[in-house]
Amino acid sequence: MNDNNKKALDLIQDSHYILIVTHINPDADTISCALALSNYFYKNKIKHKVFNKMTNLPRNLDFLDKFDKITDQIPKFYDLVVCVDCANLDRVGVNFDENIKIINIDHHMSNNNFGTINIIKADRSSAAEVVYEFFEYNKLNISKEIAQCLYVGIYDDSLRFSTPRCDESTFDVANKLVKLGVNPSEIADNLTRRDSLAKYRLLPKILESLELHFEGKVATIFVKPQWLKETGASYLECEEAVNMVLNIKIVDIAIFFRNSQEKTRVSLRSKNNVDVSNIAKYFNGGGHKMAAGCTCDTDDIFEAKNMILKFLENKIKEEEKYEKK
Ligand SMILES: [Mn+2]
Repeated sequence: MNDNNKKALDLIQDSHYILIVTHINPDADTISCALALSNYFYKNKIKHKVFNKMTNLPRNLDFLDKFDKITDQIPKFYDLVVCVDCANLDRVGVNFDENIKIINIDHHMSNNNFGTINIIKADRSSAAEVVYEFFEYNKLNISKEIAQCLYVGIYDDSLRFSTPRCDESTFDVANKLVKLGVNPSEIADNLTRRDSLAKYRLLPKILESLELHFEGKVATIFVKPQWLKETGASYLECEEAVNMVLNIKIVDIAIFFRNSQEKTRVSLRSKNNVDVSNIAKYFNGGGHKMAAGCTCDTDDIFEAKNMILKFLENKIKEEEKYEKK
């Protein structure tokens, strides 16, 4: 596996123009991995672009160096693609020439090894941790700016160092990044303490939609497009609501519904070791055991909610049958 780190670097050095690709509905992990590589490429005069299909980038990442250089335009020529934090090519949202070489760096269990070179480590807290290991293995210089990017990816994807995959080695990497100049409190201020007022006008509406199901084990919430309009908040600012309701003691699964391009996007979060990736998978989605997502083929949020709840009901019935046997 580590050999792939070397092979990836060889491929980077042999190419003329690199397209770094982040996933659709970008999060801090995918953006910070891309910007860590981008900062290294700039320093070393390696021609490249960081691409994201949409322009709705998480604005709270704007303090990361080279954030403003991310583009939604595909360059005319590139001879290497580096995908970061993308479990499959659907997450990229672009069709590449079939002969193009791809380096695939990720930490999703469900990653289908679509790359020419695959660096997939499913037990890592974040793709940023995997990118850190790429730098370390190849003894590449990690500037303060690169360290900041990698720390942000780890911090955010580990839900501020609180997920089960956040372990000794995660803290080991975080420690090294702090030694390289990262200021954890400054990062926390930049990342989590620059909320808009709109968000706090929106959150009560979302929380008002809270319903509990299956003796309180499952919590559902949703956002209506109209609420976003009324408050001026973006759907990215809803994210916290799902974590908030998951924090209710009796809740094991929190589910968030929102409209997206005439369909309903479903975000699933869990705790107490409950697996939600199987729910996502059933609806052709993906993700991790405790954070996953899928799309329901209806623009009616209530219909989507019924689809998911029906699936859960059947699953629970099956489990009960199994227990009785
Ligand atoms: Mn990730």
